[in-house]
Amino acid sequence: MKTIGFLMLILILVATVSTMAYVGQPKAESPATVIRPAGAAVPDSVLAEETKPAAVVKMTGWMKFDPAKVTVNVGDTVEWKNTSIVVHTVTCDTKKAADPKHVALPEGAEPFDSGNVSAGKTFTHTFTVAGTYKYFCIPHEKMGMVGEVEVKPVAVK
Ligand SMILES: [Cu+2]
Repeated sequence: MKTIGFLMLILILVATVSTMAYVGQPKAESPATVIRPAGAAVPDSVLAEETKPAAVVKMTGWMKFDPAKVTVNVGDTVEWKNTSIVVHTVTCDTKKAADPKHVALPEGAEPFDSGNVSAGKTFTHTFTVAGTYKYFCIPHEKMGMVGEVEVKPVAVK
């Protein structure tokens, strides 16, 4: 009887282990399928590389763009991050400026405007035309919240 009991125990153990191994298999696959939806906005590493900002500009509680001037290459993306508790904008459109001197756009470049960027939020813009961009923040233009992006042309190989 003792031997049978022992054999039963072994059988139960084997059954348990094999069940665990079986359950373990789909589990091992699921992290991969979980990772994909999590990175859905950036589906592959190539795109992740492309959308990685070349420069990050903070929009501060001092009503400043920090740094006020960044230099990037054509095709680069700049990210603006609102690190304050107030709403800011990244506006590069002469029509929306109180003082048109606060805006500069190279020839052929389209005006852009982030709209309201609330506290903690970010805005990104990819620069496809080389040149000097001057932009401002709509709520704080008169407080001198202006910034500049210098976009260098990439040498053709
Ligand atoms: Cu602002």
